Amino acid sequence: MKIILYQTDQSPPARAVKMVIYILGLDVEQRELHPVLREQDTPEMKKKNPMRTIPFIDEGDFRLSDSHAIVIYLVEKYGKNEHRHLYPKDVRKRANVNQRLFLDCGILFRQLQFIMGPVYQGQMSDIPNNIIRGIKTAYWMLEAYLNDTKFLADDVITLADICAVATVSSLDGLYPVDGERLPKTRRWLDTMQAQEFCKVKNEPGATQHVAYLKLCMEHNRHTQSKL
Ligand SMILES: N[C@@H](CCC(=O)N[C@@H](CS)C(=O)NCC(=O)O)C(=O)O
Repeated sequence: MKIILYQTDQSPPARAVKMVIYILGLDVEQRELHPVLREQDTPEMKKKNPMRTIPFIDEGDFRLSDSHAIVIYLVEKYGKNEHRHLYPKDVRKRANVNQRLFLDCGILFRQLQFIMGPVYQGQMSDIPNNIIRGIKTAYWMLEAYLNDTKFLADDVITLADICAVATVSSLDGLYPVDGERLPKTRRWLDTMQAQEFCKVKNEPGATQHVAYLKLCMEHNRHTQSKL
């Protein structure tokens, strides 16, 4: 069965999967699903995808959620030799890629989650200082890793860069990566955003995501000032 990807363009983890699908040249059916409208909570979807998040892939006899697990699976199953650098076989290199993927999942994307939930629920009109501190700390981690390698886990682009750029391009629109203080991270982000797969599959969704979050914050500001 053809792979079905449940996604929406604004979602950073969905964009990561879309970039990998583009790089691998896979023929995938894409179905739009809006988590803000809780479209993942129908009985049929809950049964298929207990994690109830997007991205989610369905191949009929095989289903998978979590962008990090999905991109690893797609490269392992469908990648050709020319894609092996995305998820290297060398055990230590692979361990570094895995660790940066967990960092994206557990630290980078977490900062966005601290913003998205309250903003969409009408409870946040400005990003509070404690969240700014968390974003700065996460950016410093990237800067430190980029001391050792040109990209986040290796001297070539890996899955870690693809997942992280999807998250950081949204964060950067809300709290920009300062090129004076974080020159390596700024250079990494600009280099990643100049890649064709990023221009085509990440940039439009990231721009929409940031614009929508800012619009919601503006709306929340007006609503709160009337209370
Ligand atoms: N670790 C997951 C995070 C996925 C995630 O939280 N996606 C959001 C959209 S950006 C979502 O589906 N949220 C709905 C929910 O948490 O209920 C991944 O990498 O796929």
